[in-house]
Amino acid sequence: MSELILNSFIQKKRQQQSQLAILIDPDETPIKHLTHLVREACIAGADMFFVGGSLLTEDNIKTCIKTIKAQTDKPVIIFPGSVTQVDESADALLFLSLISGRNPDLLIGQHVIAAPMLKNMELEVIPTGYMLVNGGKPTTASYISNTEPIPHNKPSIAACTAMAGAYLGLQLLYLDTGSGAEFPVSQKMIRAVRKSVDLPIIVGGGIRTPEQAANAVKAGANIIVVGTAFEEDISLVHEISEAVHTQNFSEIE
Ligand code: 1GP
Repeated sequence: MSELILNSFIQKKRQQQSQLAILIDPDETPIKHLTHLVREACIAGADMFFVGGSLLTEDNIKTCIKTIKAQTDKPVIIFPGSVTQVDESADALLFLSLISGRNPDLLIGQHVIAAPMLKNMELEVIPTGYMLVNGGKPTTASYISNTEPIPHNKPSIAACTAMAGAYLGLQLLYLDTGSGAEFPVSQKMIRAVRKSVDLPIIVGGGIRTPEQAANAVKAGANIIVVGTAFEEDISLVHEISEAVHTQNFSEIE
């Protein structure tokens, strides 16, 4: 199985180059708007596209992936809410284990069902520790996953969870307050996770401004994910992309 995309994340982390991922929720982005959104994101220098959602009601993930791929060669990575979102037309899939929760179906259950499908596909499968963090209000992710997010002000819980994920062999960590969260993961929490593991860290949920994106990078995030803010106003992508690509990790708080 290819590890091209994971290796590129590791490489960028080594070079201290942070990246911007655009999250496309196929339910929230009508296909007729998608082409414009993807074009604008590419002009702004976005690095990759995540596709998926905690709950999808329209059966259009394949069309969505194909529409993105018709516009760009940047990686399209499935960020699946369930096994029904596995699709071979993408480049990679985040094989998410919801390690912040205690729901066995999302720790290993869905994975067993997906494994034989993935075995027959070309898709790069990236073992990812997914950590939901309280972002001020319940989100679709917290409700549908039937798990309790890590309290916002408990960085040490996040750090210990991240360490456990690394010892289990996970290759990537995703800290997320969920789509449309009131506020993003705190710098304190990102720093605590950064200090405890040497894996690439993805941070998303509730990021709406260049300052919030830059703060996450400064604290140690390697990939910043933005969805809702761009669904509402794609012109924001230019300044957020600039913030992500010009800010550096800083050891000093
Ligand atoms: C959600 O991390 C993503 O899983 C992005 O969140 O939609 O709030 O940007 P937003």
